[in-house]
Amino acid sequence: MTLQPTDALLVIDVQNDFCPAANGIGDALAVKDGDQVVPIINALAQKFDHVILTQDWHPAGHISFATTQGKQPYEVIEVPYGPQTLWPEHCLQHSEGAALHPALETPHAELILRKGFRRHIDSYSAFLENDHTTPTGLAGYLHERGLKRLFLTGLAYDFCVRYSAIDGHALGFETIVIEDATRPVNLPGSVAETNAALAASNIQRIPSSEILTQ
Ligand code: VGL
Ligand code: ZN
Repeated sequence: MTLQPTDALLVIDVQNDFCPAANGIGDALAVKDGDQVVPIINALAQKFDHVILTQDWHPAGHISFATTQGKQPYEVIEVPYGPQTLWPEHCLQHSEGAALHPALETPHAELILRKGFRRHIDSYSAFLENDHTTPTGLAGYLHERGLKRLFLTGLAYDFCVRYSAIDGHALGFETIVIEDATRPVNLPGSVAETNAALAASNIQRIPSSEILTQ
C-alpha cells in the first residue's frame, strides 16, 4: 500500500495501564500482550510523516470506575448517556499507569490528544466522547491540517480502537485498522462485535506487513 502525505498514523492509548506490568507499573486494565504492539507501531511510525497519539486520562472518581459506582469491574450500568461498562481504576491523570509505554518510539508525533478527562463522561473514541455528541477536537485538527486518511493502531481493539475507527469513518476520514498493531480487552463477544461493526462500516483491516514491506 502506498502512503500519501495526507495520511496519519493514529496510535490509541499505548499506556502502561493497558500493558502487562513492568517494574510494578501498569496492568490496571490488562490487555493480553498489550505491549506486543509497541515494536510494530515503532516500525510503522517510521513510515508516516504524521503521527498522532491518544492518552486515556481520567480524574479520580471517574464515572467509568467500578469503585466510583460501588460495583464490580466489567458490569454494565445505565448512565445519562446510555450503557457504560465499568472498569478497574486506570489511567489516572499524571500517574505512571497513564504514561505512554516507555518503549514507544514516536519522537515525531505531532499531537498527544487526551480524552476521558471529564468526570461524568467516558471517552473511548478519539473523536467523540461516549455521549456520541461531545467532540474531542480531533476532527477539527485533522481537517485543518489537511490529513485525510487514518491508519489506526493501539489499545484496545474492541473499545477505543473500535469506536475511534467508527467515528473517524462517520466523520468523513478514510479509516483503516492495522490489525496486528492492536490487541483486544476481550470481554464476552466484544471482538466478534467489533469485527462486525467495522465490516458494516466497510472499514478495512490490514496487516502491518502491507505497509512495512513498502
Ligand atoms: C479503554 C476501557 C477503558 C481503551 C479505555 O483504551 O480501549 N478501554 N478505557
Ligand atoms: Zn479509560
